[in-house]
Amino acid sequence: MRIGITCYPTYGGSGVVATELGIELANRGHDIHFISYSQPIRLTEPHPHIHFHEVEVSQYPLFEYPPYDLALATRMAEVAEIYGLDLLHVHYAIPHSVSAMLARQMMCHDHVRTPRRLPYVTTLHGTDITLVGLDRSYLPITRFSIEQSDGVTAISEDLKRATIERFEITKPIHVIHNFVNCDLYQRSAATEERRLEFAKPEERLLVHLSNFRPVKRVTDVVEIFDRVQSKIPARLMMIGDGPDRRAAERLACERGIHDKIHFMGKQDLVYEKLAVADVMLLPSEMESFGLAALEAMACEVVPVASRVGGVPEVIEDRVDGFLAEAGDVETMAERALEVLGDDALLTKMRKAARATAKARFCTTKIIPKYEALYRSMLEQ
Ligand code: GMT
Repeated sequence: MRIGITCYPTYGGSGVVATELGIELANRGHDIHFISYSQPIRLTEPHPHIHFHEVEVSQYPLFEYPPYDLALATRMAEVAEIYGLDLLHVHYAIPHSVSAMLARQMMCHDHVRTPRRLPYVTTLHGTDITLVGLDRSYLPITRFSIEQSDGVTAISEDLKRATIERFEITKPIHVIHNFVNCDLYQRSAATEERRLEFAKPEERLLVHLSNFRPVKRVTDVVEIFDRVQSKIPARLMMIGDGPDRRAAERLACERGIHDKIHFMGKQDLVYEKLAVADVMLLPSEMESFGLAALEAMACEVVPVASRVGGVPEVIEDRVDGFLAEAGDVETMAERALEVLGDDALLTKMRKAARATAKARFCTTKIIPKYEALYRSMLEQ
């Protein structure tokens, strides 16, 4: 199939999922055309089946708000025509679903083009529904473009439920969970050597990975780590960047633990860094899925996360990770200490985390679900 994929190309989870999906589909022989304002960040290697089309947004003095959505719709239709795309798959409803809807309409009704069908799939990721989507400025048009989609998917049962409740969507929503490439995301012979760059052999290593937005509660990460390091020798890697990084750094300084926390900023090859850790902290206010936790689990890193949104669909409490109420830093620190202080439990939970990732969320299990959905749409 020839598939156009649109996503936010920066460090958000939806862009990561879209890019990894494109790569996996390309590896299966599909032709993938990414259409966005810049090259997706995880698209690091050239691939014969992957193409990138940049959307240029012209700036005019009149445009206080340059109309990216229109430029995107135009580029989608153009790419669809030139490369004979079979369908569009957009990740994050706002504004991508609206642009895809316009592109589909242009392909059908534009008197200059030979009319043809261009179905689109919208994949909902989380804040497009739970936060941004509920803003009255966006809600009606987002609801409309979701309803208009030829196929709708959500990355968890919880997000599906929230979308139906809050958006009153009547269109069937297929739950297709996020996935991880278990061949890439795993510990390797080089892991132990690399670990020494971040921690001494006697220290435990914790990790947090996010875009440091308020919803991630990054200061809670520092709070939890402070409690852990006061009991056992430990270090923390903070991977990513965003608006709350400074608050986390300031708190770390106030607590006098700044030298034990490595603020690494945005990183490529995330799997190499995740794989050296023992425990991942994900104390988010909301997480429709928690891709960072899944990626950690594939690398045998035990997640300690909030019991919110779709996270309980990924982590089974006390089996392959721990769940606690959002904001309950005491319990999260206790759970981290429990597993970090017991070698046998750590080994057991590491194996269980990897087993869950492999058995339920591996690319081999999930990608065929997208392919089947695409096929069903083309047969309509
Ligand atoms: O919160 C983020 O990291 C960004 C956001 C996005 O859409 O870019 O993430 C959402 O999508 C991820 C990938 O599907 C999920 O793993 C995250 O749980 C979800 N974030 C929230 O719901 C807050």
